[in-house]
Amino acid sequence: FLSQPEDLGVVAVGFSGGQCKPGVDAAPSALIESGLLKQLRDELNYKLHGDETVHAYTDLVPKEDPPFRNMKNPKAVSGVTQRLSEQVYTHAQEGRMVLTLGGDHSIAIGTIAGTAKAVRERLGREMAVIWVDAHADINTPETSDSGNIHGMPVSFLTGLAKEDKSEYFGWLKEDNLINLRKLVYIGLRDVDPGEKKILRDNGIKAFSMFDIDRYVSPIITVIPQSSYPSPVLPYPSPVMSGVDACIPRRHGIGRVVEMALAHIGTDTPIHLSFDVDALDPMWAPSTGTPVRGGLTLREGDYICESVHETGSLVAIDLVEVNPSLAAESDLGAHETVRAGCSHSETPGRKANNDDDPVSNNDDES
Ligand code: HAR
Ligand code: MN
Ligand code: MN
Ligand code: MN
Repeated sequence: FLSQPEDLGVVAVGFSGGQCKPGVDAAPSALIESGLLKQLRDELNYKLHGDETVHAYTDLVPKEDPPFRNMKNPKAVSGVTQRLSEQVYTHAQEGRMVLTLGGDHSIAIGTIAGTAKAVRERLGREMAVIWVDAHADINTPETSDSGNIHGMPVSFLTGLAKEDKSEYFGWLKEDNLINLRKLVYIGLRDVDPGEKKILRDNGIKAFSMFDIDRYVSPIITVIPQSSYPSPVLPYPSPVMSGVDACIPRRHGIGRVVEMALAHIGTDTPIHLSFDVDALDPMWAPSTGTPVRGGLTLREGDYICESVHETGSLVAIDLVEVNPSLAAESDLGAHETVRAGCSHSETPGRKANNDDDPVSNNDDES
């Protein structure tokens, strides 16, 4: 799908208006300072396009922005996501994969609107979306209890929520939207009653943490806290005493990703929207709405790796990292930013660094 698979458009969005906690706007700088773009450039050999300056879009945030249809900061979120959709569209039109660093999850209104349109124009295809999140973010303005737009992006992107006024998302047109049948969730565990009804009524494919569970161990071994390498783990965690001793439960992450991709269908361009709160707070505590019982860091990486490996990935969002919400100490923020930068080599994208001991085993010097 990508004319230049080695080319990556990067958009850094320092925006937090889709929810009420300040700090999520500082995530792009924290991720960049932590070496995310350097890794992409030097280790994974992407050619990066776009600036490393973080966009704050302050010119689009009005002084007066009263709630509209129960939405908080509606003009700011609408204006910022409209501009962002144009930036992302421009990269995607050039055949580049697009990486957007948020910001809260409301920004996906902009990123997905941009890629959906570019994919239609360049390929004449409908794009699929894999939404990795503890939350479904599919409230309409009317079903939302909080009024926070980061809990609503999917409803606007699928046309379940509509608005004519251009300053309140009326700029979203048919070609910016995605098909409900091409949407898949992974990692859900905190879904509002109104959202459950929307998911059920529309037959939307969703894999919750219950589906990802793989083993239940009959023997629980507790490792003493002092033996943990990571100082941020707050409590001793039960670990399995060997796969042989375990009873299979549900599907496991491997099967879930396989089923998600099968639902989308092969040869379909994919936009991966990754909310860091999909990960368990053990790995990513610094986020606005942490929910226990989430993905391990490795399961999160696995999703990204296997989606990339399809060759159909056109864009990724990484959202909801909030470095200022440190649990206990700044170690929590550090861990969360590290999780955002996490990667390992996949068959799809090998580092072609000659000195790399992972990819070059015959260099024994
Ligand atoms: N469902 C709640 C709401 O609509 C909370 C969801 C928002 N939290 C997120 N998004 N981080 O994934 O307000
Ligand atoms: Mn590496
Ligand atoms: Mn989200
Ligand atoms: Mn979430």
